[in-house]
Amino acid sequence: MSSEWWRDAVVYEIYIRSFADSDGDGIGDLEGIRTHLDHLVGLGVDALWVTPFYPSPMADHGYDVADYTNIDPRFGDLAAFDRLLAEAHDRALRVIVDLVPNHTSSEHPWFREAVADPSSPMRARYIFRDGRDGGAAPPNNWTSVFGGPAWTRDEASGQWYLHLFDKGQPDLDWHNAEVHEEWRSILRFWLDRGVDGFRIDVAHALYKSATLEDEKVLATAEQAAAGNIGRPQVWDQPEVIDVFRDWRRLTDSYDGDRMMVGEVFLLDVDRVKRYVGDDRLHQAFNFTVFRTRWDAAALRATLERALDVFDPPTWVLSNHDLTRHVSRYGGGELGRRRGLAVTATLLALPGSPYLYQGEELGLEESEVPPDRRTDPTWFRSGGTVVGRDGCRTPMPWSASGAGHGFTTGEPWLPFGADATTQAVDNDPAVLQAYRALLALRRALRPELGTGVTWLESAADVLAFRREGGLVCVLNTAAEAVDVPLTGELLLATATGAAVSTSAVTVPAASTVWLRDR
Ligand code: TEU
Repeated sequence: MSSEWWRDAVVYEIYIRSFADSDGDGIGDLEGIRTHLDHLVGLGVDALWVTPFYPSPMADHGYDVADYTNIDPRFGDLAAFDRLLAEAHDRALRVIVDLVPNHTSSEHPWFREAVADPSSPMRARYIFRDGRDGGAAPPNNWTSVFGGPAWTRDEASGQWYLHLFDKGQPDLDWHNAEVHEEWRSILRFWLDRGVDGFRIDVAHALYKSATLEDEKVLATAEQAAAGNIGRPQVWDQPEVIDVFRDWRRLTDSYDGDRMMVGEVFLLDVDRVKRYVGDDRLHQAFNFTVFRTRWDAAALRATLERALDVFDPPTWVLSNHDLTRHVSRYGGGELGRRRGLAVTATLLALPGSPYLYQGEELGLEESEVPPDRRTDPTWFRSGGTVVGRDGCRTPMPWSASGAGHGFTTGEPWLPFGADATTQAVDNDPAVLQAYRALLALRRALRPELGTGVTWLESAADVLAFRREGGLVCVLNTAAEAVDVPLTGELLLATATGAAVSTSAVTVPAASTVWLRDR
């Protein structure tokens, strides 16, 4: 029987390049994760999601896969993966691996053969088309999410191939049955290996409109990077849901405990909801909180909407693509204080929070100098979009040492300015708070149920009650506020909280948890 563990699991995203380096090459690896599993146990998460570790030329740091059933030597090998999986399971941690079915690397054998021999069946696994203007211009006006055209000309044949991201990431043609068959084999390979689930990259984009007609509204580079446009001619096509119906039948044929979460990077949650259900994806990322400013009324509207649409929602504040939320909320101690208050609010709700490595340390977005930037977004946008390196700088395990416990070599990206003050072995206040929050959430979990009752409150206050008697109050004001609620004070994200017989004092920019029975 499936435990449906994923419904309220706390999942920790590991961006493998930047988590922990075991061999001194300056790049994180599988062995580095294995030797730091106790950090995750101490934090109190239920599962880890590891970003792509497959053989790759690293045009997009692993999201350009050249072999879907092996391990890039930079990250280790299949034996290292098996050791990591076994030791995670020994610690009751589940492991979700990242699948990238929208596109391969241009170094994948399928693409290499497709280019070498246009008559090869491999050609039809991709989207090659004749150009316009006698072949001199791309087949349509589509742009890459990273900037620039979404087409690159294959000089050998004169045709153009589609890539919604980097030119080193040619899109697969999911209208081709061979692609479906290959991917069923890839899922079975990892399911047989014992993984507990899959995070599916760009899940909404697998099918493009068959006519490849021009887009009516063109995204700016900034809009594309923020994912805040619909692009109805490009992605979110009706056929794509059938892929996940097929994959759900496959995952359910295992021990019933395997799950899939889709990165459905669409603005409209009603469109996202279509991907989730008993016969399709178990979950989809809910990016609406990321898009909501620090404001109680706006946050309440976002949370209520998410709870209405998803059963249950996932909660995403940060990830390896998004500016770190401490910086989004104002940076420094203010950003950390606000970020912790929102995190405590999300952890009090039903659903599955996805934490991004380093957020438990209160890390800010790092300033990466232009000459150290590596993100294709930076290069393809001609420097108009800074890119995502700033949320990918290495984890600081130690306050001391040039490598901060991440590496004994030269790190692939420089550390952020807060690597010393926020290092794990400095036991920063945010880390202590995350541990307390997650421990309390785990202790209360059996009695919380799934219902949420919203409590009327003042303008800068958001308050709700869970079935089991947990009351959560967020105060976004710049001063403390007395809220006419009372109960046992279980936790506060800032000092100064107090409870009387008739009210609770919630400090500025903080959240309190009460038990009201
Ligand atoms: O991201 C998909 C995606 O749309 C994001 O690129 C988003 O638009 C942007 O990065 C927000 O700033 C996934 C992966 O998470 C990302 O790391 C990859 O670069 C991308 O797919 C291509 O595989």
